[in-house]
Amino acid sequence: MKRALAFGVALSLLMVPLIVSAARGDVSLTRDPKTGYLTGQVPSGEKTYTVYVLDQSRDGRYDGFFNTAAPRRFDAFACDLDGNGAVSQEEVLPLSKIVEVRGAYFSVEASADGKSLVLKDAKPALGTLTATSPDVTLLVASKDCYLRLSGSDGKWQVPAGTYTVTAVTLKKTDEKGATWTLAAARLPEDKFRNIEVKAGGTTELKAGAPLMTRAQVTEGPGVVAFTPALVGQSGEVYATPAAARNNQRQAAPKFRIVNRAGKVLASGAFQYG
Ligand SMILES: [Ca+2]
Ligand SMILES: [Ca+2]
Repeated sequence: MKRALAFGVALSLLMVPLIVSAARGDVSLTRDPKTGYLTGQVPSGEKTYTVYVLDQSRDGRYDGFFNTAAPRRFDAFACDLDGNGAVSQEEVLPLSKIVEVRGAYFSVEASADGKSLVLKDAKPALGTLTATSPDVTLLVASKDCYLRLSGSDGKWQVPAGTYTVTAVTLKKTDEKGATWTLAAARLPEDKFRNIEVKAGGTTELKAGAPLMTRAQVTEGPGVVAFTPALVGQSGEVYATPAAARNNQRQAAPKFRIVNRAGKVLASGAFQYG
């Protein structure tokens, strides 16, 4: 840090314009007075990306790192990955001690008063996490890192650590180009917690297709209710009313009750509750 500062001073003394290049180094985030976000330009590969840290916990500090013990009190980290000048839902994550920007990692160091942050180039030991379903998007958290994993044919390099999967979404594009998404409503803890990724090792996570259909039955006085559900490879439950086509929720699924001979005893449509 001291060296970088001295270098900057030397440059200005020589009247040489300061060149902002994609060289790796510390990035101090500055507060945008209009929005209250901390923001800065972060180099990764050949590009730089605008990042933001938002005081989501509203305590006047920007060091609310995600912590599974107190998951509601964290701040947020956003990166304008597509460079369109706006932040979409897919570009925001809970703030973690190590953040990732297009494969480059930075450790987030907070000042004592929590009002400023410096991102420092970090080179964590990496391991491979693979998903059996290549169309899956995962949100995963370790004690240091919160990541959104998608694409790459379901194979990702992540910092070694012990992860909890906090969200699973399946995405498919149909022949008309429409994108279908299906979010898991329930993740069995034994399959989605304590997932260890060792440095240089590979860990496989089972999730997604093939999906089995299951009707959850609840009985009340004079009423039997069926809730349709799809169950993935690790027993994760996708409630079918959560299916969305191009972000639009779809018509409730229809059902048929058949006897063992395949004769239809009753049919109808599920309704959104
Ligand atoms: Ca905060
Ligand atoms: Ca964007």
